[in-house]
Amino acid sequence: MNYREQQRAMERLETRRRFVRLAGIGTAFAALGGWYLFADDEQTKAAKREQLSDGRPRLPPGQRVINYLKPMGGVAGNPSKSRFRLKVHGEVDNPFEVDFQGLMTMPQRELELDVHCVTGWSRLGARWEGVRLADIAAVARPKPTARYVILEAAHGYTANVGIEHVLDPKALVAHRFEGEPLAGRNGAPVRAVIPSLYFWKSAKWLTGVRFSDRNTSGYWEVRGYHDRGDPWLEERYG
Ligand SMILES: Nc1nc2c(c(=O)[nH]1)N[C@H]1C(S)=C(S)[C@@H](COP(=O)(O)O)O[C@H]1N2
Ligand SMILES: [Mo]
Repeated sequence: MNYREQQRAMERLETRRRFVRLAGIGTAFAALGGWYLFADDEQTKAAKREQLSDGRPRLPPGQRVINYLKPMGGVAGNPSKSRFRLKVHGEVDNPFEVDFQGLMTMPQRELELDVHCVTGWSRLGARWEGVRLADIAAVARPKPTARYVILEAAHGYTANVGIEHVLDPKALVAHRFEGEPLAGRNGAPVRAVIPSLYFWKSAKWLTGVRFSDRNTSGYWEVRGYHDRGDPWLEERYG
């Protein structure tokens, strides 16, 4: 199975699980189940009516709102804060490494961010806390030739993004989600959150931020995902 087939199989399994759950609860609660589905729909509709400051709809096309981060897997890295190191390197004047404590001494931001998974779910307005990638870039001082950033994660996962997505004041290196330390499955101790692109660009178990003068496709990009991944342009598959 390729990744797309895997994702479809996962979605089918999730739908079936929901159905089985509903059937198990019985008819008395079928209405309640219906209400949940309806509630999802209402949220999706409401989000579609909302606009971003630049006039784009808040919800990108083909997305549906859910109230959690659907577990999407990936080969987990070490969640230990004491072992954590972030390497900021490549096409910069001041390459540096920072540990978890060091990261905590940098300016901390708390942002409500929307994330959009390429498989069709969006989690809107969750509270993410961490350090702006722009602030990390300001310390590293990218050379004028740096136009791309490769986000590096445990076990060789990478995601390539244009530097403008890293300089976006909403892009974070996040260590907390909804008031709690990041859960292991969500990338503990630290992950990237790049709200301007599909969520696969938001590398979990982040280990490095490499600036580059060249674009090098990452893990999913070489496996059929779009090289840029703009959700509003539905850049899902390459
Ligand atoms: N290191 C790493 N980061 C990753 C992935 C991965 O497999 N490995 N999957 C990506 C994908 S496809 C998505 S949708 C999000 C899912 O994040 P979540 O599991 O916290 O919902 O993480 C992204 N970051
Ligand atoms: Mo994803």
